[in-house]
Amino acid sequence: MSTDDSRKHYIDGEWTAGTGDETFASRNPATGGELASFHRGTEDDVDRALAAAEDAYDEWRSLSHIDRAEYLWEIYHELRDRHEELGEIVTKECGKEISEGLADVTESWHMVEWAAGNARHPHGDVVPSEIASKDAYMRRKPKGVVGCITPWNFPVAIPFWHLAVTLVEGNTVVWKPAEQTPWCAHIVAEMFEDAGIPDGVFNLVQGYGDAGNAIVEDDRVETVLFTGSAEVGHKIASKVGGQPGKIAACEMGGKNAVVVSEQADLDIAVHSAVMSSFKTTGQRCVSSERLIVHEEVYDEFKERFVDVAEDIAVGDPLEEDTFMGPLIEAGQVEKFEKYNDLARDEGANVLVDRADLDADEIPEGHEEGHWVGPFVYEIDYDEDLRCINEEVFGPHVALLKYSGDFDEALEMHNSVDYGLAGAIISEDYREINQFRDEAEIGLAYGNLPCIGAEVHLPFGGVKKSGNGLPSGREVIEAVTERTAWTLNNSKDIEMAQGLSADIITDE
Ligand code: UN1
Repeated sequence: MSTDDSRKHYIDGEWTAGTGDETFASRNPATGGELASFHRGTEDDVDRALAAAEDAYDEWRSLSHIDRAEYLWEIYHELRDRHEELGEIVTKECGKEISEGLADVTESWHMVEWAAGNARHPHGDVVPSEIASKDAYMRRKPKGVVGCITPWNFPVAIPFWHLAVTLVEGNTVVWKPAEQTPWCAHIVAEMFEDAGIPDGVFNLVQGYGDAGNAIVEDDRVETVLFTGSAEVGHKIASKVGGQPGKIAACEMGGKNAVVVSEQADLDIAVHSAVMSSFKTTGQRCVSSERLIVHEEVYDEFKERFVDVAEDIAVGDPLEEDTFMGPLIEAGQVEKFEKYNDLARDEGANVLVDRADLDADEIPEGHEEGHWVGPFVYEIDYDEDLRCINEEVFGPHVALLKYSGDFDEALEMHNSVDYGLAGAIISEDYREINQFRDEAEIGLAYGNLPCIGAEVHLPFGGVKKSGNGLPSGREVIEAVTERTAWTLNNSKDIEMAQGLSADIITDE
């Protein structure tokens, strides 16, 4: 594809090739084939986009929440109308099987619905004052220009987690999507254009980390919303930490676990573990790479889980009978292999090794895809093993046995630096409630897989996984400032805390 055919950035209400002369390709991870070409954004392009966002801010913030939400309602309808088309593009560009591609789009309109609907809901608090003649409130204001940096594994849904609330609240946006999924981002920008969003309110700069970094480092950006790898997220958080007044809301990965207790229903346990570990080929930040199983049920669980892992349908993600599509890119396959080797070196007993699939398991015409199958192993628990502490982002799964009471399972569960998602499988309500209260995670599930959160719940982690802000409804905290507003209804000034309001002079 020549440069002229390459798709453009959307800056200040116009499609533009930008100032750089480089282009990059979006590739189908199932075939390795090129899908489309895009202009690669430069620091100058980001600069222009930020200037446009800054210029557009005053007018945008002066609209009512409800008027701003009207643009989002247009997008809500377009997302629904283009569900099949966009779901297929998600699958082609990031390799998730088609039901997941479609669910990504559904999750997007759910987020838009929540954000636009929330425009008509109360946005602050009426707060009692110690002084009867005072009215006190908590009110919210937009922050200004918000920078959004989003990942490839939810190439439509996660952008809308960031964008929908941010825009309805009155901020303007510069967005740098993942370089692996620019086509999805292009369509999202088309939707903003179709909705007639005022120029400069929404800006898309396609490209790589240098463009993202230009957003992070710029003084005009009040909040950076980031969802992606811990490596990048921690860098962003520390850079932004050095810029007073600015905040970074970062949502990163996990080393999530499903705990299968002695009291588990094993049908639920196996079903939940398979979903948690293999959906999206293990490439959700909430995917589970650890299964912590009580010794009483260990052998039966292991046999049943391994049976499914041996047969799980890896294949063309556009086919409905596929469970696992490819990994996103060659580098991810290498990382997966490296961690499989590491597990072996650390003493793993490998139970399923489909990392290197047989030629007949790879769909015809897809030989250049980034294919892998499940890698499942058991290993004697030692909290320092790297393979059970570091996130792989693939179908790399450790079975860990515990033998004592439920406290031991929880200790193993909480021993990692991450704290995003997890599940307890048990029929004992005491264990379930103890997990709910003591598991160090932001998304906890009982008798369910640890994936599949709904947008109107808070989504986010603790510890190394982030501060739980850039996702779902909690975004509102990151993109608004709170004002404590107190009004005196009396002619006298009376202070709280018994503070004297008398003015004392020497006269
Ligand atoms: C991610 O894991 O990267 O909870 C996002 C879920 C989805 C979002 C996952 N709603 O599984």
